[in-house]
Amino acid sequence: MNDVSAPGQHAVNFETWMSGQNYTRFKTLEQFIIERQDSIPHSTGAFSRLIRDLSVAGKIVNRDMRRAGLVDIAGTTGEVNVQGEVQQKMDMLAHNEFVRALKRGGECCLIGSEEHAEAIPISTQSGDQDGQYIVLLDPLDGSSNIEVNVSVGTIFSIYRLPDDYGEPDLGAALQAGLNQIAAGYIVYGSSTMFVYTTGDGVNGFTLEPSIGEFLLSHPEIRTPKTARSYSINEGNYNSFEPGLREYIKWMQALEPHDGRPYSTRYIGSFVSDFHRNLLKGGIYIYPATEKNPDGKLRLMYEANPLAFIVEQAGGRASDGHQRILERTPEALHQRTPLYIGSEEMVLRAERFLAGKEVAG
Ligand code: AHM
Ligand code: MG
Repeated sequence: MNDVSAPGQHAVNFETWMSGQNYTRFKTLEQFIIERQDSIPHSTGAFSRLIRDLSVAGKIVNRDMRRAGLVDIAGTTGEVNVQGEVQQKMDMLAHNEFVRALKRGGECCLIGSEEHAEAIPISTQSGDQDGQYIVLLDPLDGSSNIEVNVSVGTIFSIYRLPDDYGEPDLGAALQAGLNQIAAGYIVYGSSTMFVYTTGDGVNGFTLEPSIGEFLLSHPEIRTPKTARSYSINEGNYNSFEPGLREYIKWMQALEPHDGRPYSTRYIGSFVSDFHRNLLKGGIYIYPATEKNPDGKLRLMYEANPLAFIVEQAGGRASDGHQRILERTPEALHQRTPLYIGSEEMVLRAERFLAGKEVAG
């Protein structure tokens, strides 16, 4: 009783929480990673250090963001980024923090960021490059929401530098999502959470701000197979392809016997919409539109990492026709239409797009 968690996700009894505030019953992110690392023969700890570096940068960004509104870090820089989008001060701040943490950590050899046109090779002060990992990231997804106090997040995708590759460059990063060795996100919401996968399930850690640790709060996350809510910018309805318009009509039909009409839930901050749908079920769609004929979201550091996570949690992600993780990337900032979330809902959307199902 008085479980403060989402059903079946994590179970922290409210009285226990209030009385004990005994964090020793929680595993820290660091402990969790080290335990997993110990089970891999010949593991050097490099990957564990990389995750630690990302989590430290996440804590710094979290700290700064909690002060937005008090110090002059909200609002725009007056610049436009490589995507042609207005850059927020927090976009740049987050980008700089993650790049700094990854450089300092030494495990990463190449960074691709939404806020930087080119891939960024990392070398040590001696000019050597030792790191074996490539990190692609959206340092602050949904950043235009910061000024109005709405959840935003960081999304990251990790690849290994291919064997005998030579000097790391963009070519090394352009791997299919299936090659990701890890992916995750940090959502800066009513609490701050670090959620990641290494292809062995999905685990979520909540930041306990007074001790500065991410604690395992959502072990082995599974996403519902279906649900009754959808997330899409419906203002673009008239420029959706006919199959998608049909699917939306189907979800809106007055059919109470099977729970329709569904509810719309759209925050406008992908990582936050994704996080809610991961825990509660639902589908997030950013399709091709007239303004964005290839979709709006970026394949390499938005769609791929969250596709890896959703699949690991039992969900599905596609561009409407093809599995996201199987797509062959051609550019760092490439866009893709995206249908992601509860498996049955994504499958139904695909059937509508293929004309195999109609609203009736
Ligand atoms: P960003 O990475 O520059 O923040 O842009 C991506 C954002 C997503 O977080 C969000 O889901 C989407 O853009 C919202 O777009 P729209 O305003 O067209 O609905
Ligand atoms: Mg983004």
